[in-house]
Amino acid sequence: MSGIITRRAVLTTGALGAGALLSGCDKFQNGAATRPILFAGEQINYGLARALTNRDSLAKEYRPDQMSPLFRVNGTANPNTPTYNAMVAEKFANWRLKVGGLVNRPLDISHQQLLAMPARTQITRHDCVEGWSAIGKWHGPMLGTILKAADVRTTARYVVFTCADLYSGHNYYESIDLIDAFHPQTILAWAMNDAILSVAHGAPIRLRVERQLGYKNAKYVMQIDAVDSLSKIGKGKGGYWEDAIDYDWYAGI
Ligand SMILES: Nc1nc2c(c(=O)[nH]1)N[C@H]1C(S)=C(S)[C@@H](COP(=O)(O)O)O[C@H]1N2
Ligand SMILES: [Mo]
Repeated sequence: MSGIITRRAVLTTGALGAGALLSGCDKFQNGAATRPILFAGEQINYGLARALTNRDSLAKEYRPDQMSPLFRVNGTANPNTPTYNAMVAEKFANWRLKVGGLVNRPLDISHQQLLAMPARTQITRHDCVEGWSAIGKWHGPMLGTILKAADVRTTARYVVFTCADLYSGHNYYESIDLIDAFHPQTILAWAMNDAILSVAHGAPIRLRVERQLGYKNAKYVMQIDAVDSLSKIGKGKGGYWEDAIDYDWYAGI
């Protein structure tokens, strides 16, 4: 094959080939500055990741004694807008999570309601594309529970998260597909490391999508919309960093 690996070759190489390729992922936690890229090009990367890994499988969960003593804050540390500051002052008593788009039952969920929902606790590793990782404990309802309550229409393919923080006047946004949205470890975390989620880490709720890189884990989530296409979201690549500096939309690890 003279060094060129075709998609077909990879898919037919079997366990050995897949294992050799995926072993590159282990290097990430040793502090490599960039994650290993299997192939350039969004479509083939996404297709390959889906073909080579079982996206329904669970991300590794850790023991409490493995939690990082310090979990870095990255990106926005405080949205610091008048609206957000007012919500912090009220301890999010008047905050609402809006769920809309392609759903049959749009939702408007209060912080109290969210905290009363059945929740999951998971200790996982967060990998930032800038080359650091941290293990933390997250607690909150499964996103799938909320999407089921909203009754997502069959035409929907993605969910888009709109956040309270602004980058050059535009809200941070991210999106994932419905496979990741309904994954059991995909939660809307309202607590971290056994404490109510801090402003620095995304209060009142932040997405945990454990099979994907840090930037997909949207903090300060205000609104969730089910959509059939990402083309009209931002500049069309499905997320703030994807649009701004060409990060991969599918950031599976
Ligand atoms: N709303 C919002 N979400 C965000 C970001 C951000 O700037 N704004 N940064 C992302 C990046 S790059 C990372 S690594 C993580 C950092 O989360 P942390 O501050 O809890 O470590 O949040 C992600 N989600
Ligand atoms: Mo990041």
